Amino acid sequence: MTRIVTVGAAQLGPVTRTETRERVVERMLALLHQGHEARCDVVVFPELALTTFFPRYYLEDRDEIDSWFETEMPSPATKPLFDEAKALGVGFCLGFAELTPDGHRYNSQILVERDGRTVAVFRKVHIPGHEAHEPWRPFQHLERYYFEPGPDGFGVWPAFGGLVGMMICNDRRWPESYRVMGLQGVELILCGYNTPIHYAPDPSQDILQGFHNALVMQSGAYQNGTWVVGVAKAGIEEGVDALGQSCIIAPSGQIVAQAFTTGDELVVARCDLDWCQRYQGTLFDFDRYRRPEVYTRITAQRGVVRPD
Ligand code: CDT
Repeated sequence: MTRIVTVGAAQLGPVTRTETRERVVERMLALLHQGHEARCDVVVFPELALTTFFPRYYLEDRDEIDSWFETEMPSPATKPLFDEAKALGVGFCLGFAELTPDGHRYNSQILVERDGRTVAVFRKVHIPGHEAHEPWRPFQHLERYYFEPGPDGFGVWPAFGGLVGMMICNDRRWPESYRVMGLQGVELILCGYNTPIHYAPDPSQDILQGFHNALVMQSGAYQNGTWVVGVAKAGIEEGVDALGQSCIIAPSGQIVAQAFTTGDELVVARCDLDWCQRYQGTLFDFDRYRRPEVYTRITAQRGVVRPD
């Protein structure tokens, strides 16, 4: 059998600090139209796609902070994207900063079906970076100042004829993210990211950003027999160089499509969800081979506990 979902990874190039959401949505609409021409079922945009990656700035003014967040989705600026996607019959996934009516702030990603129905809103689980201003850094990574960790963990939803999960950027570096979705039978994981090349706490990792990006997503795909789609906001944004290399990875762990620019670029792959069973039903038949009784440490403790 084949269950083909045609996926477009809609990488965005840099978004300047002054660029309006309306202008970014115009760029997204261009990618959406390319996706429609390529017969995409779903087009995936990056993390915090509507604005520059504002956690690089330390801001204290509450109104200024609020200006980076969306209080509703669709918002007035994103409504043209929702409307056009529905008219074209193309689904999409979009990362945005969410301010809830009761005042919670999340780094979120919405999944919308081809008929315009919202499937789910996922809130980033692993929040990287630091909580307080660290002036020694060439730029900040203040996600832990701006966002709470998503309280709901990793879900999987029926969509696009399969089982679809979501994660956001740093979530992709943690094997637990994939496994929690794998245990729900996930077949397609959608992940937006903003990954600065320079990692201030250990610059020796800078040159490895592309390697680590592929390493974690290819491993997660293979070890859970699922498709994984990683989509960057890439290029030099307000002086900070960010990784591109958006890619679509098969359940075999192979990259089947990859961006070659650091600008706005759509990469497309026909993803056969039935290919997941080749892995989920054999080598990674969880029900047959997993040993949860010896993995209890994974949920019982957070940090390392060394033997005496
Ligand atoms: N956006 C995001 O999560 N970026 C992190 C950067 C490294 S932590 C400062 C990432 O994991 O790619």
